[in-house]
Amino acid sequence: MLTRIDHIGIACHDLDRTVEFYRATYGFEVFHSEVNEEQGVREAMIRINGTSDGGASYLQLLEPTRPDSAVGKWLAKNGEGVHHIAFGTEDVDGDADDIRGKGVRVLYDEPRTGSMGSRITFLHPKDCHGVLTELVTAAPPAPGTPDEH
Ligand code: V0V
Ligand code: CO
Repeated sequence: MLTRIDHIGIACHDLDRTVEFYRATYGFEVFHSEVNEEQGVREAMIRINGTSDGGASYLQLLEPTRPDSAVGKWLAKNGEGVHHIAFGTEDVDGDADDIRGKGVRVLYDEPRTGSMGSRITFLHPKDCHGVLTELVTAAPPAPGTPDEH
């Protein structure tokens, strides 16, 4: 079951400058940043709020690490802006299977690694009224660490 907006993915040319915009304009600080070579992105997660399912909602600022990546290609065509939305679920495998069964193209056979150790998959934007849609199951908290949410 999809229980929250996990994040909104925003494509940008310069991650540091975009992070600074969100800090200076809204007072948002970066919660986590990483490079995901498989996806070809350098990203910063800005945590907006916790959610009633124990998760959280973020903005995901994305700079391409190479021009032929998904975000690189999209930026060259469209310029900066909202690239995808991501719904959070406890069960990305099960929800992806359900949605595939409804005739929507799920881009990966098995979920791949996303931000902060999450497991992610994507639905084709052409099957979702023009919206690239991601499904995310957050990584469980590491044993012995206090719950961040
Ligand atoms: C492409 N299209 C989009 C789109 N990207 N429409 C809406 N939103 C987008 N973001 C449209 C595009 O305008 C074309 O429509 C059509 O889809 C085919 O696009 P293309 O430019 O030829 O590109 P493709 O087909 O090579 O790739 C499109 C897909 C690709 C969606 C298959 O971007 C992909 O695999 N995305 C999933 C992975 C991803 O986005 N990773 C980056 C985020 P017309 O012009 O033909 O009408 S990584 C992330 O979110 C992480 C790590 C995380 O959350 O943890
Ligand atoms: Co994402």
